[in-house]
Amino acid sequence: MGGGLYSLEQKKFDKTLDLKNVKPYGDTMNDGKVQISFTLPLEDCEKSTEAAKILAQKMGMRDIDVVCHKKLDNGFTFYVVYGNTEHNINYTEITVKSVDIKTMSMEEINEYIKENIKRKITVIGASTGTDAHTVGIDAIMNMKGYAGHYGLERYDMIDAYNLGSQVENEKFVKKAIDLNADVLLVSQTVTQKNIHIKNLTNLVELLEVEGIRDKVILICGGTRITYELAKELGYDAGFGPGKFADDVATFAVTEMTNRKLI
Ligand code: B12
Repeated sequence: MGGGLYSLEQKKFDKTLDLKNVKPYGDTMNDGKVQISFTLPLEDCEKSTEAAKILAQKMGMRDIDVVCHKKLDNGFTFYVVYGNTEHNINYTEITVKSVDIKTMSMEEINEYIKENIKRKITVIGASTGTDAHTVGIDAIMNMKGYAGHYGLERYDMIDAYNLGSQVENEKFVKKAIDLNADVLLVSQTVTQKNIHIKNLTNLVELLEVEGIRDKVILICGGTRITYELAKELGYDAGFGPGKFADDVATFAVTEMTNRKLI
């Protein structure tokens, strides 16, 4: 009778991964468990908890538990809702555009620059426009780096200038010209009302007016920046969460060589 109840229970679990019908994973394959959070402009009470549940139902969730409801302020309540989604995705149909280069290490990038570009390169970076978020651009540029990846200031073959946050596009472009920068890094974290689109587009226009757009590698990044969006807006690449200085530097130096900007 080896295995007994445990092995019987095990057999009941669905273990099929069907890439045409992928569902979220909670405890077992295809259980469809998801957790979402949102705020309603309602007082925290039983009626508004029910409202949160109904909203989750309308979003395609079933077997719903409102696992957290907390007053944020008068008339505002924050909810965390757990349940099963009835939706699935066909993973085989999805195509995305992304940077398709094997990321080099810091040492390899320094060597690559020495061999292929034969001089130090200049990189400037900033959070531009009204954006005050500095952590993203610091993650890419700071000497100390982020999540175990040293920032560009640490690279021997890179002169890195982090201009900080809320840098006007005009000042950014002027600095690029003054320093004869090879690579421009722009961080945009706030995307409310599409402010990032307007600001990123305006920067491209200013660079074109100054006649330097084609002479630099222009890269943007931020929580909601994708490679595809960056390309649409006239950038050479875009990097979001999970990307680090080595990914960005690998792309920049390879692109400089490919475009003979050396
Ligand atoms: C810290 C923080 C702040 C701090 C910023 C302090 C500072 N010195 O940076 C303060 C309190 C000032 C702040 C203010 C605001 N914030 Co804020 N903030 C955050 C928070 C909690 C963390 C952001 C962060 O540091 N992430 C960590 C970094 C490492 O991640 P990252 O930026 O994504 O960076 C990575 C990649 O994206 C990429 N990357 C980033 N930049 C670049 C650039 C390049 C060139 C490259 C290649 C890659 C790259 O590399 C990084 C490493 O992988 C987020 C919520 C969250 N949890 O994300 C909200 C958040 C970003 N803030 C938000 C908002 C709305 C605001 C305010 C408008 C709030 C208000 N009403 O006042 C203000 C805006 C101020 C302004 N003028 O910009 C929203 C943005 C929503 C949106 N879609 O626009 C968020 C998402 C919170 C939310 N859920 O609502 N914020």
